[in-house]
Amino acid sequence: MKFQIFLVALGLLSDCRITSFTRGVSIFPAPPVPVPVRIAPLVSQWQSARYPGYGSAFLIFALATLVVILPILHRPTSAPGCPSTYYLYSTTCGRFCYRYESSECKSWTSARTTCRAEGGDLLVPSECFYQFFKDHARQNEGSCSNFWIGGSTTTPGSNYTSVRGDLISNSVPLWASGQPDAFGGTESCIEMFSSFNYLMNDAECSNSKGFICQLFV
Ligand SMILES: [Ca+2]
Repeated sequence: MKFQIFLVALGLLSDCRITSFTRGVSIFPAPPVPVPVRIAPLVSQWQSARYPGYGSAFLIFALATLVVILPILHRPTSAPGCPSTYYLYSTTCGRFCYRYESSECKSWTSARTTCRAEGGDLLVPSECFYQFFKDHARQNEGSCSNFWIGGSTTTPGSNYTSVRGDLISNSVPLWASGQPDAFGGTESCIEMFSSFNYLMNDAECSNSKGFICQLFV
């Protein structure tokens, strides 16, 4: 009898556990089956709801943005054979890489150090290609004014030499009218001076200016 009572009790307990388990499932129902969501219609509905009539304008704006941005992303940032940020100059006057620096203003010596650290030097003034750099100087202006180039002297007013050691005569036509004038007795580095239409001017070497680097490859 006791054994039968035990079996009945065990049966009831099992039933309770199953019931509890079943209820547990009902309390925490299975997650709903995902329904495929089509994004485009939702976006369209969202736009229509909030900006009725602007759907076409939004689409045109998005396409126009792509038309403007994509060419910028694909625009080459350097010339073949030149490091990034450098451009290639290649004519009968010579072939080398160059870059205008107009956002980091530096003294002549510091500018030269920068160019040399990149494997080049300050641009050597040459009658053959000076016109090219003169013509493109203004459009390369940034926060710095004017551009240091590779010429200096230890005797202000005369004996200017390029960073290669070549003499730069005072009579070379690259000088602006009346230059070099060794103004104040301390001007001993050569710049392309905007006020002189980017012709050469001797200036105080410690002044902070933009500069042009030249790199032979
Ligand atoms: Ca001067």
